[in-house]
Amino acid sequence: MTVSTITTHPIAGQKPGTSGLRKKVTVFQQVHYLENFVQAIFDTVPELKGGVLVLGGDGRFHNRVAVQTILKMAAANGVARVLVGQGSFLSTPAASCVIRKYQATGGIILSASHNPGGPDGDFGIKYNIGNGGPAPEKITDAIYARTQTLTEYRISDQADIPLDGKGRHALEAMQVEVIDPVADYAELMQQLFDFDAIRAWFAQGHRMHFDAMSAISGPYAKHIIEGLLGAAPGTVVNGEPLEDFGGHHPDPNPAHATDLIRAMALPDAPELGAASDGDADRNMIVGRNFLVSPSDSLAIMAANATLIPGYKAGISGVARSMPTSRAVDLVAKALDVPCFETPTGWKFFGNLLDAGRATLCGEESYGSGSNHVREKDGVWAVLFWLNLLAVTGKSVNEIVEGHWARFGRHYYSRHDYEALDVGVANALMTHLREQLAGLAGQRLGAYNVALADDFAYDDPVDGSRTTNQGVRVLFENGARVVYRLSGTGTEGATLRVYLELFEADPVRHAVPVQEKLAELVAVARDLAQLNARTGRVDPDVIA
Ligand code: VG1
Ligand code: CO
Repeated sequence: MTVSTITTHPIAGQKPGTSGLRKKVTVFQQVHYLENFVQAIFDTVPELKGGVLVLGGDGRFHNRVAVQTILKMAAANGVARVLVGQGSFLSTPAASCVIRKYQATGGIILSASHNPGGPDGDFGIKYNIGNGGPAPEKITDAIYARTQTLTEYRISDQADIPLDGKGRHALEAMQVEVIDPVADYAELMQQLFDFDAIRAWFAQGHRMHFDAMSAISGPYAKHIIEGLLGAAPGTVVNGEPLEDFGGHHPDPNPAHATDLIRAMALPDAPELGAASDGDADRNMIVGRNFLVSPSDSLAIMAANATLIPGYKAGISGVARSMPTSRAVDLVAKALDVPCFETPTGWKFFGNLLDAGRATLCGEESYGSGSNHVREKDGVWAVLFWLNLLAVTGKSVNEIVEGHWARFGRHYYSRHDYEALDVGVANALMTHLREQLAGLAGQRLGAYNVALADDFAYDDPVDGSRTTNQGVRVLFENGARVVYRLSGTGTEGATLRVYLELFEADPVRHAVPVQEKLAELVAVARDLAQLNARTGRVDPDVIA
């Protein structure tokens, strides 16, 4: 056992963002960097001493090295037992599932999610608590504060643990159990969905196309969709997790899942297309030549939840992040259940799920999930859609268009401006915030401002308040623009502009999204003085 002294604090000024600490691999490779953060976790969560820790990651470059370091530090910090995924693998939702099932004290998940990987790519780490979900801000803030003051860390000097096969090992006094990363998760999915119906649907000759983007959803999708559900071999493509995701962004959106979108536009395209991200918590749902907006997907899940065995008793409520479209709000109203509006990031759903106040949650950023775990869950969402297709006999397009006909359509898009100068991006947000007080009642282009504010959230369960969560401008005709800066990027600043327009009349539901939103986009750019301040006109990513 070694005690190493830290003389500098390499994490200084690098506060973790929306989901943990995400930095370039080269930053994580700095001496003491990972160790500083991990020791801060052990110091902040004393229950880990003598407790059970779940450990794994999305398989990106540096995952294996980091897992060995964390195992040795866990042993030196008195953790009793660690459950680690074979090959160091655990998708984010599977880690959440394992924490809950084995009532672990907490978990450490290694991922930078949808960010690119490889030696020049990104890496990340976050701590999840005993409910299986991301630690709430009071814990993440305390961990960060601890990284700035601790002066030493403890680490075992024993040899690496072999992680390529299942089995039990001892490291100092700690027990290390290498588990199948898929089995517990697959079992949970069988409790929620009608596997017989989906199996029958595939057996009738229906097909799907799942692009795992060379990330961690591959082993899960192959085992469940091709294995247990009998989809044809080859249904899952890019199913082998690669350390650099084949050089791509493992980000399921129209900008990065272009292969999937192309495949789904072919004349003989299968009924359902889907993709998931680096750590398998995101999902993209595609019909034949038809993209399903994530906000619509959440609303459709809520409206049809009782068709799914796991939710047949009905849902207690729904929750969405503030920038997510308000499509699900209308469903909640029709079902007479509450709808909660939270800041961006899954950690804000945890309390609502624990308290039984929400059953389904979602974000516009291709994330949806339920009370089955405490993370968003990509493969779960795909199984939800498969189950819907199998029991309704409808196509994706029919389900979505039917939903719009009943509830109206929320036209929605997110425009991202990436790698902006941090000072410029902050000044743009400050300028927006300074205008807020005078905006209500003003006319901007064809739109009258009804309300403008900087979103703050009061957690109805623990009473905590979170401020500065994004500038939102609501218009009288139900349109909305939201501006916020990303908390997950690793290069400069990313400005996200979220645009939403409600159209009740089904006759007008066929207008293409960007065409419908063009005028609102112009208003949003003018209000932010986007071009003058950033020199940009067109966004880098349109989702
Ligand atoms: C983004 C998304 C947010 C999501 C977060 C983590 O955050 O907007 O909705 O929860 O990524 O997703 P930001 O701060 O960059 O906008 V994942 O799949 O990267 O864990
Ligand atoms: Co992710």
